[in-house]
Amino acid sequence: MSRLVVVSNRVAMVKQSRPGAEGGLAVAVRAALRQRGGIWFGWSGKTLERDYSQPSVTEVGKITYATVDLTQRDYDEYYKGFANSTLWPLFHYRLDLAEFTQHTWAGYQRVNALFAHRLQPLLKDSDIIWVHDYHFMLFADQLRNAGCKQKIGFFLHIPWPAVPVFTALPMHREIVKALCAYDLLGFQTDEDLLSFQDYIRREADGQVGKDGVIKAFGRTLRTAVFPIGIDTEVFAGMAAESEDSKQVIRLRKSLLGRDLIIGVDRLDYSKGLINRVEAFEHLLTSYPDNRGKVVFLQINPPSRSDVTDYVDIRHELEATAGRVNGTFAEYDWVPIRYLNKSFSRRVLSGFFRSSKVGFVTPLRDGMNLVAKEFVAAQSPKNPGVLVLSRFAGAARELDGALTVNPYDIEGVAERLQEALSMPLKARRERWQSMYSAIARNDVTAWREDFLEQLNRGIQGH
Ligand code: GDG
Repeated sequence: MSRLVVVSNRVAMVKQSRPGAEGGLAVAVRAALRQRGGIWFGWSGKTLERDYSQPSVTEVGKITYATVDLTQRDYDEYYKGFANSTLWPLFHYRLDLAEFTQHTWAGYQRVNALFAHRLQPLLKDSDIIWVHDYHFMLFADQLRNAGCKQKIGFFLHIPWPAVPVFTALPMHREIVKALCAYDLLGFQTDEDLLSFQDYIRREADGQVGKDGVIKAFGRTLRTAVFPIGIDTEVFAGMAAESEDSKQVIRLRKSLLGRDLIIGVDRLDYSKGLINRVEAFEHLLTSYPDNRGKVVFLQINPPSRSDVTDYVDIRHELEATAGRVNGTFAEYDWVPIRYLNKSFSRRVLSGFFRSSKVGFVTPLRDGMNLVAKEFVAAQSPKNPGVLVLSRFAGAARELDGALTVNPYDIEGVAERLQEALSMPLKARRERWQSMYSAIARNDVTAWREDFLEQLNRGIQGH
């Protein structure tokens, strides 16, 4: 079996000791690396004043962790700039927030090239290489320029936008041309795949075969859908155990028998947080019986807090949640508990299990793992209900969720009311169908499928 080389912006270096302590992706990548032996390569998370260092290399068993530092300028242009102020907003349909500047684009190209050149001396001819996400779309092209012939696959964790949105990016053609240097391009949903293939046909004058094989820019490669999963069984087990933990018992006691609605998201404008709070406000206005009887717990670990739009969303959210609490709170009940901090996965899983409703309303989301984690965490005897945005990739698999359009505030409030009053039998049926889906397509199945297709290559073309 060939050695595996994984490239991602951040590298999860140290294995936490308790199962479930780290996210599914890190677990899946590490399991694959441990099985085949290999390298996990990416940014160290450190910025330096001056030039690049050589990769810092740590070996743990069959896995080599190799990380590179960024200069402050590269961090500003590549990470904060092009990746998170151009690609992230644009790929989430926020053209109004996307910035287009030549110097951040130059920084993105430079870092992709430098990282590829740092990795190349560590590679063997028989390796297979799996690159993750929007930070590294130019990576394979850079490796090919340096003479690399290995199989290289790419998985995009975020949505691929429709042609009229994507083509607003001045350098759209260069990006897709560079993506065609990969051998396999993986997307979260059919919709993402179709948008990409649409670009190939309409803008790149390429061909798209029925089997997802495309021919464009002088290359032949495969495109396919791989909806990412979670470590379902581990998460479910952890939630059942965590039910009796100190924090989870304290949370339940603090509710005094009230129903809990829970939201957990990085503090990001793509997650639909303002709409969510407004929908909850609408619930209290149109269904006043809920006043004093439900609590909405919204957990938002801070994210990318040096990007201005993230500072703005935090202020707006605090103002909106404050207004709702100011309007409805009583001396013995506060409707929204808004927490700008993170919790361990163990505690989160217990919080999910203690909730009547999982409230997941992104305006755009590649997949949304929180939706799947909420389902995994439920007690089969008395499961909660998932209220899920149609714009999350997860909505395509989780057919037992109450699907909502997050822009329709009144519609979301109605679905919340339906979730809060849903009889046990209906909750069980909905939950059972969702749990089967996430148990079948868990994160192990996801990575095996991707690596198997990358390994297989494009037969007959
Ligand atoms: C990108 C795509 C795609 C959250 N708060 C805490 C915490 N979390 C964990 C969640 C979940 C993960 O972070 C977030 O994953 P999501 O999928 O919900 O969203 P993104 O971060 O935007 O991820 C997304 C994903 O990549 C994978 O392909 O699904 O569409 O945008 O696991 O539980 N974890 C801990 N404490 C917290 O407070 N420990």
